[in-house]
Amino acid sequence: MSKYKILTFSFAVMCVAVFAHSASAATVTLTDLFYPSAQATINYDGPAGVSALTVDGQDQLERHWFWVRAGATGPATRIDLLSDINVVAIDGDFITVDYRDDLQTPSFSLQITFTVHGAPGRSDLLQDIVVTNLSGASQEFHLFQFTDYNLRGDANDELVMITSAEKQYATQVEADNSAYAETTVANALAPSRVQAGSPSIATGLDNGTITDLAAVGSDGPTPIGDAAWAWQWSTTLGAGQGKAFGIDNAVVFGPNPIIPEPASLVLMGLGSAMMVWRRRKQA
Ligand SMILES: [Ca+2]
Ligand SMILES: [Ca+2]
Ligand SMILES: [Ca+2]
Ligand SMILES: [Ca+2]
Repeated sequence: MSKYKILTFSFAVMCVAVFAHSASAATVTLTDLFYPSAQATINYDGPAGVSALTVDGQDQLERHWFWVRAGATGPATRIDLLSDINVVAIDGDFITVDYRDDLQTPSFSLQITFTVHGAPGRSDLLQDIVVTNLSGASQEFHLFQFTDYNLRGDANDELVMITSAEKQYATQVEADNSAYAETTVANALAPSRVQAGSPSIATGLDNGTITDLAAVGSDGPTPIGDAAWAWQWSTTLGAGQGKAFGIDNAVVFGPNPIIPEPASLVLMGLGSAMMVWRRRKQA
C-alpha cells in the first residue's frame, strides 16, 4: 500500500469514527438507580425517539415520540427535526432536553425531562413537559404524542382504548391480559383530541396527512392487532407564557384491572370484556 493510500484510508476511518460518535451521542439509555432492569432508550434528536422501555429486562416499546405545531393550521413537525436541540441536564435515570424551532429567534421552547422508574413487573417513563411561548405575541401551540407498544415481545395481539371523559388515560392491553400499558396525563392539561389505531398514525403525522387528530369517536377499543395511539394537546399561550404538565407511561406485567376476566383470557373473552367496558363507559 502506498503512503498516499494509507493516508486516505486513515482519513476515511477517522471520518467514520467521528460520524459514529456524533450519531451515538444522541441516544441515551436511562436506568433506574435501584431497579436496573428498568431502562428507557431515547434517541432524543433522531426519528426513533423513545425506542425501548424494559420491564424486568424485556423491551415493551416500539416507539414513543412527539410532534409540534405553532399556529392554528398546517402540518406538525417531529421534534427531532427542530433546528435547536440541547441537553440541559442528564444523569443515570433522567435527561432534560430543550427543543426550539429556530436557532436565532425561536418562537417557542419545549422542554422535556424523561425519567425512568422501575419495580418488579412494572416500569414507568415519566415526562415533565414545559412549553413556553418565546415570541412577543400570543400564539396557538399544539403538541402531539404518538405511542406504539409491542407488549410481551409480540405486536399483533393487542388493543388500545382511551378512557375517561377528559381522555387523559390511554390503555393498551395484551390480548391474553398478561400485560398492559397505561399512559396518564397529569396537571390538568387534558388532550383535546385523541386517536386510537395502528402505527400508521405516525406516518400520517410525518407526511402531513394528519394535521389534527380525530376529535371524537376514535378512542377505541381498537380491533386486536398492532395497536398504537396518539394524543393532541392544544393551547394558546400569551407572550412569554409557559405551561407545564406531566405524562406517565407505565407498563405493568399482570392483568389489567379494567378487564374482569382471569389471566387465561382468550380473544372471545376479551371481546365480551370490551362490551362490559363500553357499557360502563356509557353509563
Ligand atoms: Ca423497542
Ligand atoms: Ca403483544
Ligand atoms: Ca403475546
Ligand atoms: Ca404496537
